[in-house]
Order: sequence, then structure tokens, then C-alpha cells
Amino acid sequence: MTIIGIILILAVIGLYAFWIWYTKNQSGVSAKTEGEIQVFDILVKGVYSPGVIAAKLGKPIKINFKRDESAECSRFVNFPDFKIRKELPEGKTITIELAPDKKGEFAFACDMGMYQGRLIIG
Ligand SMILES: [Cu+2]
Repeated sequence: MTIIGIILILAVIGLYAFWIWYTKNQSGVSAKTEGEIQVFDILVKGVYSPGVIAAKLGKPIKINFKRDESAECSRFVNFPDFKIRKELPEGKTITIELAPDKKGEFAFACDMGMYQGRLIIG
């Protein structure tokens, strides 16, 4: 096999891995369930990680935000569709409880919109 052949195969594998990663990021990380509750853990450090989360309609949702940084920008998180604005003290885990009554995508963000996330209800 030639070097070019090997490079081509590696490129195809790389593209495939990227595609899987991209698809997962677009469709959202799914919840861990605690009984009937859908639970997500989001780390706030430079970004929301994960930034896209996916839940099912009809079961309550808890999102645990842990802000592991002192950057002023991420101090508050907003869920405009639910009229929620919460402070995230550094180093603490703050839980936000939601009970969406319809399917769709609901954005969440810091006060300035630099940190962006999406909750997908399907
Ligand atoms: Cu901000």
C-alpha cells in the first residue's frame, strides 16, 4: 500500500469520526434519569459543556450547573422561554428545574449571550 493510500484511509476515518461527533453535538446529550426525572450536569467553564441537551416531553427536568470559573460573564444563566434567571456562584452546583409543556428548542445563555446552550425537547 502506498503512503497516499494510507493517508486517504486515515482522512476518511477522521471525517467519519468528526461526523459522528458533530451529529451528537447537534442532536444533544441525553439525560441520566433518576426515577421520573431527567437530569443533566453542565459544567460552566469557557462554554456550557455539554452545550446541547436533549430531553423527552412530559417528564420533569433538572439541570445542574456547576460554574468552575470566576469569569463574570457566566455568573448568570437565563432561560428566557421559562422566565428564569439564576446566579451561579463559583464552585457551587445550582439546579434549575423545568417542566416544558411543548416540544421544541429552548435556548439558554449568560447575560450577554456569550455562553450559549440549547435544550431540545422531543
Ligand atoms: Cu456572558
